[in-house]
Amino acid sequence: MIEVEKKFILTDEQKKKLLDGAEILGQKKFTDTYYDDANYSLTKRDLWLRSREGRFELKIPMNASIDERVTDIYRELETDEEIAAYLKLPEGKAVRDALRDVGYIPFVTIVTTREKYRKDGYNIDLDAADFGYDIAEIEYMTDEVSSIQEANQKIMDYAAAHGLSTNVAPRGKVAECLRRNNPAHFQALIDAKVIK
Ligand code: V4E
Repeated sequence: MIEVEKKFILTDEQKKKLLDGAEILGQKKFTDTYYDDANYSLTKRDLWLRSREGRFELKIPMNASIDERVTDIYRELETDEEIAAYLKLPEGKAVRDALRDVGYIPFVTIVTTREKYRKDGYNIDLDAADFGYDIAEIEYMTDEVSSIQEANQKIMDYAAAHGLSTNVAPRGKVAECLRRNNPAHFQALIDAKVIK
C-alpha cells in the first residue's frame, strides 16, 4: 500500500472541528522499535524499518525532496519476504536474525496510544507517544501510484478547510524522540535532508 499523510499539532479547538462528525474506529496501544545500523544507513535514506508489536514493516519514501514535499508519501512493505528482498538480507534466516547479522539494531522504542477516526474517506489518527508528544495525522491509503498527486492535493485542501495550517510540517514521533534523546542521529538526518 501507499500512504499519503500529513501531520499536525492540533489545538483543542482544531481537534474539535476536525473530529466533528467523525466516526470513531477505536483506540489502541502499540509498541514500535525502529532499526538502523551504526552509520544510520537506512534512516539517512529516509527508510524506516520497524517492528510494530513484533511484526516488521518497512516504509520506503516516494516523496519529492524535503524542500518540495507537502505531504509524507511512503510505500509500506509488510511481509518479511518483501523486507528481506528489499534490504538484500542473507537468505535462510528469520528476518530478526538476518537483520542483526548485517548490523541493523534497535535505536528507539516508542509506545503510542492511538485514537483512530474516519471522516469523509480519510483516516484521522490522534497519537500520544509515551515520551510526552502528541501528534495528529490525516491519512489516505491507496494502491494506485496514479492517485498519489490527487490524494496529496485532497489532503491539503481538506486540512485547509478545517482551519489547519498546511505550510508547517511538525516532526513525527521518531524525529522528535531523536531530537530529545539522540542529537547525533538527529543531526545526521538533518544533514542528509531527511528531516528539518
Ligand atoms: C516516515 C518517518 C518515520 C517513520 C515513522 O513514521 P510515522 O508516520 O511518524 O509513524 P506512525 O506511527 O504514525 O506510522 P503509521 O502508523 O502511520 O504507519 S520517522 C521520520 N519519518 C520521516 C519524517 C519526515 N521526513 N518529516 C517529518 C516532519 N516527519 C517524519
